[in-house]
Amino acid sequence: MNSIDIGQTPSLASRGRPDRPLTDAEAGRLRELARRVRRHALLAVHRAGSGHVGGPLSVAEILVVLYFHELRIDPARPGWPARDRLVFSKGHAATALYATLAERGYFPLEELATFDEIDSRLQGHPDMTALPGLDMSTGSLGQGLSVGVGMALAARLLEADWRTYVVLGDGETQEGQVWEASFVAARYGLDNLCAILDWNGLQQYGWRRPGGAPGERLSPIDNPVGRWEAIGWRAIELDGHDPAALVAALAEARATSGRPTILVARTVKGRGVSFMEGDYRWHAKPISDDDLRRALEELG
Ligand SMILES: Cc1ncc(C[n+]2csc(CCOP(=O)(O)OP(=O)(O)O)c2C)c(N)n1
Repeated sequence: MNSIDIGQTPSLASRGRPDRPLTDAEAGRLRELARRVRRHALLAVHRAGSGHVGGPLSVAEILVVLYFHELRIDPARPGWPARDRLVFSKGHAATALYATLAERGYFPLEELATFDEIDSRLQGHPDMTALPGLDMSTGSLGQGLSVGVGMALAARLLEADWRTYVVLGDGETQEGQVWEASFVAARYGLDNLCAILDWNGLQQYGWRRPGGAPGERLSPIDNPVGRWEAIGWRAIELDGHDPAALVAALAEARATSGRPTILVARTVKGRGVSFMEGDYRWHAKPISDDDLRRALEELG
């Protein structure tokens, strides 16, 4: 028996969704949500006159699949103790997280227009003390996996069945703390922990690719699958913009016992807007009226 009542509700305690491939209609709905998230993110940065651009666009499907398909959550009860935990470790991509939370019903969509205002709950980086629905304040890169390991260990100690998910940037994994946490997770065989690497191949600046285009840079990390497997994780490489592939890999992660899983999700930084795609210079910068108009036209 748990010594602490974590308030599991029988009807919600099991995920209750069949582990089957997504139907075309379900996949289409998730794609549409990702499109909306991208639009919200760009509008927020345009309005605020600052913020990150490429990273929110690359992580849209990952967030939508997590919040609309995978996570056991209840937006009406953000503090529900038995909820799955999500640590959005690449916190600079906050606009995509806020847009997903608003679409999921955590707060009104209109609030997205307050992004980065002085008294807003939606700061440039996510603040769990201000906004319900966040399991961790993030923004200082490299720390999220350590927190996720703690949450996964806590579930084990409490004999609770919540799962913990951590979304990482590939540039972020240049932080040594990520690898310290990965060793601990493997050491304790944390199969209730799942990381998702947004492997978009770019970071803030990076190293020039010899002979490459001006916006091109070398990938922050090579062979992530091999690296994580060598440490003892299960690593699944997939197309991070394909909702069906994400859903299938998350189900595989849930079915894996004895070790943590990482989804190595191949993505495109700036995804969805041709002049932002694959260009590190769109990591973070103000969006002009003209850029916004062209971007929204492309997104539809
Ligand atoms: C510890 C720390 N160092 C530096 C930064 C500044 N910073 C914000 S985003 C970023 C690049 C992150 O790259 P990546 O993780 O690949 O993110 P993505 O490309 O998905 O936006 C940096 C260096 C930070 N937020 N935290």
